Amino acid sequence: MSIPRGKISPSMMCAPLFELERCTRLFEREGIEYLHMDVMDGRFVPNYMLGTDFIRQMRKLSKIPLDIHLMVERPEDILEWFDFQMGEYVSFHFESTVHAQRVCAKIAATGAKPMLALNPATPLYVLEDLLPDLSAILIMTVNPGFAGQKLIPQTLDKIARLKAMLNAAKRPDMEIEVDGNVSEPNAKKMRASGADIFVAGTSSVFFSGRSIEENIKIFRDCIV
Ligand code: S6P
Ligand code: MG
Repeated sequence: MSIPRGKISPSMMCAPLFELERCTRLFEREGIEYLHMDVMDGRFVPNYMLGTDFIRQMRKLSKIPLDIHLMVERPEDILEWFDFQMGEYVSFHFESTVHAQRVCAKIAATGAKPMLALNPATPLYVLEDLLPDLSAILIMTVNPGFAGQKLIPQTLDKIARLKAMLNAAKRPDMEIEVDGNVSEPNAKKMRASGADIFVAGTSSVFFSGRSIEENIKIFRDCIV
């Protein structure tokens, strides 16, 4: 069985705002798999980012499925605001709710795919009783809140340990997403550790100094 190629999910909060349409068309031509939409509430993380209307506009602009990353406290209170669509990934943080299974069920009821995000300091064992409720897992490789941060090195081994855990749980096809300083050298190591979906921000696709086209070509080669 051949391993599917790594998937790219550009972090749209890093996209130049006045070139959003040009970037999106380019992503369509390049076969970009997802668009990563960071939602921040100023409480779970010390920053505000992309809101409900922006997300609705992105769905009108492109058919590329969204990969919505909720960095909000009590996600169960705000899920209805987003009109999640069939085929979209919706991630929420283990650290943000005491009702993780309830949040998964609400997301799945919309036709979207629930993904659980873990902060760098959160151990993998919290997943044990949640795997049946999940479609994918997001390993944060920086502390969430900002673009342009440095990788927390121990998260590389965490990806490998998660891959082994999924194989042992007979869920080898469950996708692992990585987010935070996914630079070309880091992405190679993450791919070798078992990552499938790569959130591409200022460290790769939106790296300044080269065109986005060039950045995508170089990045693709790192995650084959
Ligand atoms: C922030 C957010 C991320 C960033 C992305 C930026 O925590 O969840 O998705 O937008 O990590 O990428 P980079 O390459 O600047 O770290
Ligand atoms: Mg994110």
